[in-house]
Amino acid sequence: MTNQQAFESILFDVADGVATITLNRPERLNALTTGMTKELLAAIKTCARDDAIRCVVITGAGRGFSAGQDLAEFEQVTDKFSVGDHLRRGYNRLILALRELEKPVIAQVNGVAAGAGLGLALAADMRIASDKASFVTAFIGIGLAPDSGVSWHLQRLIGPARAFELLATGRKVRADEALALGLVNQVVPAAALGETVAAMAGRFAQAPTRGIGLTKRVLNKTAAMTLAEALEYEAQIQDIAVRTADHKEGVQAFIEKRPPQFVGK
Ligand code: T3D
Repeated sequence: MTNQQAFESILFDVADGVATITLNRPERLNALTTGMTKELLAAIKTCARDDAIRCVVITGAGRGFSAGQDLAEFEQVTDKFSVGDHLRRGYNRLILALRELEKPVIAQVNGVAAGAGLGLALAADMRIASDKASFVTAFIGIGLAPDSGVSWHLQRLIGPARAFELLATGRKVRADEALALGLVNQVVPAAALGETVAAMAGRFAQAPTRGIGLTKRVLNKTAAMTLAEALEYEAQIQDIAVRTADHKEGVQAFIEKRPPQFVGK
């Protein structure tokens, strides 16, 4: 089944259990405006509410993934609000909504991801990149410190020393280096990006969605716990997972030596 929801600066399509969100300002490398951030948040909320959606893909139209905050809008914004308030109202909510969405999120990184656009890619659960993709922290280029969760995600993914280097120099990281650093899960030729992501998303759309959501919850929470706390938290979450229909189906299918039919509940 396919359906679309109307937005101005993003495209939102749902087909076969996969929601695809496309940042759609290609002439500005999908730089993020306040309106676009609001639309992204609305789309993520739809993904959270709709049980038929079992995987989310985020990508960019044209040659960029996202160049981060639209710098043409930035001055108008900062005339009206403090930057801190702009972040609290926009990017902070968006990044948290993505992390708290208990469904798998794949960033299909088709081109450059910079600043808050990098933040968006890092807030996804997986990043599959085209060999034409690149990653730029960008903040230091305009004299800023990191925001949009980039400081938090980057140092966990690649370690504090490398995170510092990328944040303090703002140098461009190309796809092959991003793979070596652990910034992305996979790099594929640009022409194969869509089909590679579609195959992974299709697999997730048939998977035990509750189990994946609980896995995400465990990873989010245990990141700041001691081992003893994490063991206790895992035990609590497993008490929830064991009651899902997909757990029962998984065990039954194993015993009956047949492929499981997971329904996402
Ligand atoms: O609360 C708050 O709002 C604060 C939050 C801040 C979060 C942030 O994201 S801060 C970081 C903002 N982003 C940047 O500083 C990145 C600026 N862009 C670049 O450094 C480069 O464009 C890229 C490295 C991303 C890509 O370079 P390249 O050579 O592939 O493309 P280009 O030629 O620079 O850009 C193509 C067009 O997109 C160009 O327009 P034109 O000349 O063809 O009419 C360029 O101006 C436009 N563009 C690129 N980035 C932005 C942008 N327009 C508006 N805002 C942008 N961020």
